[in-house]
Amino acid sequence: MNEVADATRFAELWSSLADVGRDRVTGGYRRFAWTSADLACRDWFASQAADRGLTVEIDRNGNQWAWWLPESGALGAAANADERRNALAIGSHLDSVPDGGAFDGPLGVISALAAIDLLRARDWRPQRPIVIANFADEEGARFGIACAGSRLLTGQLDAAKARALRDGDGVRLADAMESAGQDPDALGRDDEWLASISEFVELHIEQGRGLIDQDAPVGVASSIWPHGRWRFDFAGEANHAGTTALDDRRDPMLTYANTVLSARKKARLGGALATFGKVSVEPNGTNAIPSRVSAWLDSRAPDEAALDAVVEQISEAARERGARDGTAVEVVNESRTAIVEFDHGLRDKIRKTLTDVFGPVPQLPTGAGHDAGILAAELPTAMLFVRNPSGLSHTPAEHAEAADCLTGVAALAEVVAQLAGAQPGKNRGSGA
Ligand code: HGY
Ligand code: MN
Ligand code: MN
Repeated sequence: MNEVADATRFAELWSSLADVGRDRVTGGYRRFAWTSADLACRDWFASQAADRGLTVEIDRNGNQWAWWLPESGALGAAANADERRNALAIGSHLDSVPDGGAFDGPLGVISALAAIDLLRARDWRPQRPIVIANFADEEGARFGIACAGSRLLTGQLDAAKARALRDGDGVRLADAMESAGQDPDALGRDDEWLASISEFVELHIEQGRGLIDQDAPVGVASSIWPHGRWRFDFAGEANHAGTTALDDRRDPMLTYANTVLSARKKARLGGALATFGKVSVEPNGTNAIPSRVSAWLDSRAPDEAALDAVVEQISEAARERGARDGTAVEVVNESRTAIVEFDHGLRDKIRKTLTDVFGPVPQLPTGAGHDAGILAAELPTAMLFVRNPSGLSHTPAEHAEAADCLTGVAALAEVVAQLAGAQPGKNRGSGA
């Protein structure tokens, strides 16, 4: 892999982003959409793209795109009429969850830049446009809806609903975007932009142990589990912690706590996943029985029926407990993503390309949502996973070995050469 390391200066590229938005105490990242850390990431992306002579554009939904256009004439006269047609998109996202890891998102963007460096070092040139995406707000950490940039691009998130989303401080998405120089009134499905892209391949660190257990450095995604987010609002009666008898209480924290326990039990019985990872308490005082608790359920399952069933069972358990506690329970679905089966033709083409060069390439499902899953409703998409030795993700401990990252770059370069070269073998800059 020395050729890849030397041709891409991957370590240097990696470290140039490493300090942006990193918390000095935890080592985790806080790159929330449209905050200064996110804007610094976006500036970094634009600068790296400019250093490579790529044309950077921002679509109406704030997604960044860096174009590598074929040399003039390469597309032939007809295609030159619109040089951005039939583009192969690669890339991922740069925003993070609270205290996220360094690899979730950035590995895909950095590997895309490095793959272009590697192909250029091999004197390979594209026969169709290639574009690197940095999708806005993939994690939904600040405004609550994951893949907001790609959902807006495809019309899967209503623009007015998006503008009105508020963060924990009450700041509207519209205002946060406006402060960043984005016109919130322009948000919405972008047919013209979608028409310019005909395939999207997203490289991502695996968020699980599939590849380490199968002793493979890279893999190809088969599907994304259906998943969603539900807000549970528990309303009770505020009162004094020191003077209110237990039987006189209507304590929403009690209902919430029992709901968390029920969620684990229902998920286990239903072969699903259920997580309450975020909770807000009002008034949130040590000596005050809360008036209200809001908690967010993230649930995922191998199929739609299992997901619907487990969420309904958790909701029913919450309502039953609320009746006992004298609290009101309201469940609001904030986002839901149907199962994604990645395009079989693209998946198999990629898998064959990689198997020829790297040997057996596992195919594996994931429970993690991705922009490639959102775009799959519009065009053929695929995902390349890079081995994660611990499987840990959404934590500062998330890690991938340098050698595997370089293999990921080489694999992505192979895929790009295969998909964007004139003839297989004609422009093969491969041979990693
Ligand atoms: O939540 C997810 O699955 C992804 O990390 N946005
Ligand atoms: Mn993530
Ligand atoms: Mn991600």
